[in-house]
Amino acid sequence: MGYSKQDVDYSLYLVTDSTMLPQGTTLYSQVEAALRNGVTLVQLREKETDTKIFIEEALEVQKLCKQFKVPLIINDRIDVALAIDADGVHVGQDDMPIPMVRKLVGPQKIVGWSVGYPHEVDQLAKWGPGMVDYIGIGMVFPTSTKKNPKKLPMGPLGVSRILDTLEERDAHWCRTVAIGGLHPNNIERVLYQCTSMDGRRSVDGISVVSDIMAASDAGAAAANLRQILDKGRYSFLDFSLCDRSTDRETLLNVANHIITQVTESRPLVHHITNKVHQNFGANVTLALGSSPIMSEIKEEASDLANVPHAALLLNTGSVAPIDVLEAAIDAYNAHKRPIVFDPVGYSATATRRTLNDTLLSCGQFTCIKGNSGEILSLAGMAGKMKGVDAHECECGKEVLIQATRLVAFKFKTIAVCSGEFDFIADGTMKGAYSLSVGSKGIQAKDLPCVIVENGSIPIMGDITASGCSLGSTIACLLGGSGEEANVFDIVISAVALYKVAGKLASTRCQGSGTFHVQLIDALYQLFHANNPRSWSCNFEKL
Ligand code: TPS
Repeated sequence: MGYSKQDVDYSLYLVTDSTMLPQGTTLYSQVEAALRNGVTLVQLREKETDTKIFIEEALEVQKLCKQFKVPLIINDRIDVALAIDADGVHVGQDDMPIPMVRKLVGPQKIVGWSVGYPHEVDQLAKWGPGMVDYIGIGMVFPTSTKKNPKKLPMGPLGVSRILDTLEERDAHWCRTVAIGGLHPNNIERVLYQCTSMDGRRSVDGISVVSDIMAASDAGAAAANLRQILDKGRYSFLDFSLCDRSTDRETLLNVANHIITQVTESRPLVHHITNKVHQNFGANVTLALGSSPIMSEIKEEASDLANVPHAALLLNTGSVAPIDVLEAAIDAYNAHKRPIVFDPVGYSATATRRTLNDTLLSCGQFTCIKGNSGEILSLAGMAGKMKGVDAHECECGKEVLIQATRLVAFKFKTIAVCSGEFDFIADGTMKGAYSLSVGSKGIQAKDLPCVIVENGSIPIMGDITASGCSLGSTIACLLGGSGEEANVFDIVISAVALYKVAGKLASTRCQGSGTFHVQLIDALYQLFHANNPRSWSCNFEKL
């Protein structure tokens, strides 16, 4: 073989399919172009080719791979792999059982397995080392390459779950690649979001079929993927993330600076939100020197995201069609503009949960904001919620801090859990990602977390959409920020501003009706006075 199994580089794994070759290209020419541009592993997967031709092609591709010192894996056809003495085989769950495969190919060959569920990892862990060398985790996203797929796309969270299981089962020998619907527009996000909870593991590589095989310039396609893999930082915002502030004094100075920037830039805050919140959210946005637009027109999402200082608030309280929501997420991610996600009543019903999970799997959110019930369920720490309103949780602060950090870690976002105390955790890791080593040991419990407190404001719960408008406030401040900003500081500033306004309004109002009006007045006054040093709230840093 000329190399040791341990040294195999899984980073960019090409799986072939001759049925999608563009005119003027051949299987050989596409593989060659890909190998010249950074592919590190090749799998021949020719479902519709007769055995004789398959063997001829395999021998040709094998010569090519040897020239580039890249191992060649054969899909499914153990007989072909043995006949040409390939470097390994890849089988799916419905193909020949792994112990038989291993018995046939012997201990030296690479054996790969397609895996979609944690129980399959349990199985490979039971077999122990020497059976499965690597797994293809998928499908991550929908793909038309695999005909009649038996599994649903698992999203980045599903990949992380598989990585978790490998760690829990101590299957350290088993390497991993993610596969299914991977393209340059989503690979950075997959590499960034998919890590095990113990911070020790991320995928060892990515595997693609159509992105290279169906490309008119396979070399350019491979080079582009290679560049993403080597980049190591997912810049999902068009402003750079500077270091975070450390003390109250600096934080309030930062808040002052952010409000000045919002005043100057007058951000466009695109709301896709529930009907109850629309009017109030628009008024809160205007009070904060920003322009609201309540658009659910799919076709204009990209134009809106392209407006300087645009930000998106996505609130799933009453829901726009899924294609509208997905188009908006795509557009704001593509233009590197912030998205605040408010998964209202996240797990109140199975339908809501599925919808929110679908949205969570299709984008990178700058901030995820929820009440205690929503954050607990997103963290996987709560049973069914009773309704969509914030209900005071029986659990203590420690549990909510843990849940907020878990959400921040899982989605690599700024997580906000609002309530009497607001908890804000930063899981962004400044966009850093790397193959294999996860978050380099950083776990949810290590994430920076701040508690903002200003005494209880019970009347907040007596008006509609008060929680949703915290989302509007965060979106205004994120949208308005300039060249250099720290998203954690921006979100803390927004939460503090909203809390101080709530307290002020509660002392001025006569009941819930006037509280509504007073809250908008208080936001307007605090914003225009721009004197955060006078804000009464406390910050506790953990
Ligand atoms: C390493 N598989 C899962 S999704 C998919 C395939 C072929 C299609 C992806 O196409 N893992 C490895 N090899 C395999 N053959 C599989 C899994 C099975 P596209 O990239 O065009 O979306």
